[in-house]
Amino acid sequence: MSASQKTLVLIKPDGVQRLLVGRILSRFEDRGLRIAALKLVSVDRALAETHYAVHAQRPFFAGLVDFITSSPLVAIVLEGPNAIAVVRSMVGATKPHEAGPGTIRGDFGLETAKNLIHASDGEETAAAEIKLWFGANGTIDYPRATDAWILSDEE
Ligand code: 3AN
Repeated sequence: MSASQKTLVLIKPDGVQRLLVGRILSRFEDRGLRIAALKLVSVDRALAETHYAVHAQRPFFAGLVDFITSSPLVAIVLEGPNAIAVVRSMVGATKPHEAGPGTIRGDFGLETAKNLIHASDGEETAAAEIKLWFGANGTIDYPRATDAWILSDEE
């Protein structure tokens, strides 16, 4: 199997309110990614501001924090070979009007401020975000009956 990675996904309040959690999660399960952690979270401002700290100076920051704290979201850790890049490609471009058809944002979104989903953009951010949302030991490793039909021993 090529390098297994873990990545953080947030199905944001718009995805929860629009009843898209199951459909979005299904796409990742269908792809073969393993759920390593999952929870519904009512996000407080401190957590939102920490998660989006890199955007603190951007004009949309206050609105982003308001949005992400406005209603519960679903936080998920997905694991699999090249999971970070695989998930980012399935999520699509930040601006939904630039996201290709077949991507989550391209199929379900129209506005950048309501683009449904967050996914870690690199190994360092993935590790930091998983720790932020689930703590140091918040993920679960377990074999799936399907693994032998999804994963390979060699690249
Ligand atoms: P991505 O989520 O695709 O990695 P980032 O990290 O550039 O995109 O932006 C983080 C989040 O900030 C986006 N998912 C979106 O919710 C919000 N955002 C980014 N750019 C804008 C913008 N121009 N207007 C409003 N919200 C934005």
